Amino acid sequence: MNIPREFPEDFIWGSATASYQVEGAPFEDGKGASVWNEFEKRPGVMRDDANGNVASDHYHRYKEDIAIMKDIGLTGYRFSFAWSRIFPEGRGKVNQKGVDHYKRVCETLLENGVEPFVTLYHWDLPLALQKDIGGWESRDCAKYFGEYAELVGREFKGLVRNFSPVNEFLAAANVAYGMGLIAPGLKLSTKRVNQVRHHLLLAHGLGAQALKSANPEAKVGMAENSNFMVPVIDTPEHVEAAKKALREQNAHFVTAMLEGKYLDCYLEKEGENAPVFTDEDMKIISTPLDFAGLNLYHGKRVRYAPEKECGYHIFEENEYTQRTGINDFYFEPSSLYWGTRLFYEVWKPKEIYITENGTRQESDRPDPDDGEVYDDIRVRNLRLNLTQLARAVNHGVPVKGYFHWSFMDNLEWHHGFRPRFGYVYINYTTQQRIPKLSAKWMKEVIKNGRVM
Ligand code: GCO
Repeated sequence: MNIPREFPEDFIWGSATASYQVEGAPFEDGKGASVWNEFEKRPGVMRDDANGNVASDHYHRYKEDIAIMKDIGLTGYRFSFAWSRIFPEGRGKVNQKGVDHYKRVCETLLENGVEPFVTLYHWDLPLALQKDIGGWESRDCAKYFGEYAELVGREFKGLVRNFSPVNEFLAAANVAYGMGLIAPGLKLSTKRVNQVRHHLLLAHGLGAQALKSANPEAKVGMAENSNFMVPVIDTPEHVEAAKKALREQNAHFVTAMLEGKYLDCYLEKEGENAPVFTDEDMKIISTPLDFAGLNLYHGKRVRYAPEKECGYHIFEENEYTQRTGINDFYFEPSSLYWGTRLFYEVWKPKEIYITENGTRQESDRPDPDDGEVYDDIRVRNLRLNLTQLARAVNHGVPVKGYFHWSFMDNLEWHHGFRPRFGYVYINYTTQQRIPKLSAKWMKEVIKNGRVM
């Protein structure tokens, strides 16, 4: 049978990681401490007392890892720079060894036909900034982030074109400063957390401006796990209701970035806890972006609800819905279709990338008979998800690439090493890498340009 392609030739097939989760080498070559190096010492906060001292040893083994990417046929790699490798204190003196390390990584990627997509902040704040100025509670933190972005834009000209300043605002603010589950592990009041959120948005905007002025060729987009909506059935009233829900349920981050304002419904809901901001802040926050990066793990089913003031109703999930992802996200393959399509219809981004999507499987392990890792559930989930993504591409939604979370198994934050998300299995005793069944499946998808 002659089966046609579903994804264009230039579609970027990538995978993603984050510095603290994979690198190890927390104090090597002049790196400063991050908030994680302090947080992980607190008794009981990390499952199994895990820490990032070695993780997937990517700092030392990036060449081997990039060779595996090439073998799979991956053409993109989304990863993050550890701010404290570049500015050990978060500001001031630059650590040239850190800059040089990431230059070597980028050069190796390019030599192997893999396009780097760099995140500047994936939750590993330089510890000095937390200690000296209170981290993201301080507006100055956004200013220092802008300086870091400027340096990266300048130094990586010709090596990196695509950047995401901040990965996932909700975790960086609420989970880190409100729930205290990730570093720095604080439990601040709602009002203070909302101000942290605003400062992170400001950092995003200042970072976008700095990257673009340092390198006019830079393309900047967010990497955001928005609240994605799936109309319960495909009829105009439900689709419109889902779009309204999309704007309003993302008023705290995405809508602010893409529309340059906090919607009244958000400010009213927060009341006296609403963030303090200026018109000038909102201009910075809404610096035009080149792409929308969506960390898309799930979608909420929505129906038109004329009986409600907001006009929509979001269905509760229940015990029959399969869970995936670390936070028990509900598995909803059609969110790859509706998530991208509605995002495009509401905000018209020039390009969309799935900057994350993946499946946790604690049971991944080498088969005792042949040593292969048969992650069949991941393959199944990928097949269902990519079928829906292909629909979006073929309906004209400008989805330009898909970055799987993750390239390899890694340190799943406070959940430790047991949750495994990678295409590549890591033996944490020997650091042996074993591409899983999903990597083999992906190789076929990339070769044939269609869901296999
Ligand atoms: C995320 C995180 C990743 C997680 C992944 C799996 O951006 O949520 O960026 O670091 O590891 O989502 O839970």
